[in-house]
Amino acid sequence: MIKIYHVPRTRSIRVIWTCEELGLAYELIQVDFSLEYRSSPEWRALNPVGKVPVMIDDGFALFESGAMVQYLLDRYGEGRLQPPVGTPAHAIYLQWSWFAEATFARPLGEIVNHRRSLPEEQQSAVAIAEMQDRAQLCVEALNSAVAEQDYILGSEFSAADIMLGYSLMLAQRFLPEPLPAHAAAYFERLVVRPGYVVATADI
Ligand SMILES: N[C@@H](CCC(=O)N[C@@H](CS)C(=O)NCC(=O)O)C(=O)O
Repeated sequence: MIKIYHVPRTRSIRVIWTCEELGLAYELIQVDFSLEYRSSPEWRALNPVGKVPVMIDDGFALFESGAMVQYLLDRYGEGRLQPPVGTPAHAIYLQWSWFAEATFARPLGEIVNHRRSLPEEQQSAVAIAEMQDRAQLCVEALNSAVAEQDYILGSEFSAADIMLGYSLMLAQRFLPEPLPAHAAAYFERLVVRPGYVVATADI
């Protein structure tokens, strides 16, 4: 049984959502998100940098959400939720999946970390504004990309939409501006999917 180590509002949402879309059985293990627990040898043995999520399947552990999503597709997806490997469409799928985490979620995650790690008087409004600007550029890129299509690859939902959906969730929470029209409509299409509803039921 796939084990997902989960904290509400975190990137474990992507993994649960993927399992739901694929109809895979999984066990949820709630993780204590305190810094103390995430710094413990027990948790560091599963995630060496003390972050969430972790997934265990078939006796081995993964600690990057995008790798978990891709593994689930490749092992259990039977071709679903991604274009055939080696095609231009797959390259575009990979591009947006990586963009979702490495470029888009990165500044948003750093805003969260900055606010969580520092007392209010030590927080830097300049640094936060700079990270918001970086994330806003990503929102605008995404807004243009979905201006004339339902999903990031076109008319078909894929796991790249799962990766981006979580990043948009962060953008909605941590950017001062509301999402622009096309990105907002895209996000609305994502949040009504039953898999998203299950993955976010506890937030
Ligand atoms: N690239 C990693 C990022 C993991 C990550 O930043 N997780 C957040 C929760 S969504 C976390 O554990 N933050 C605590 C921290 O960075 O100290 C992934 O996609 O799994």
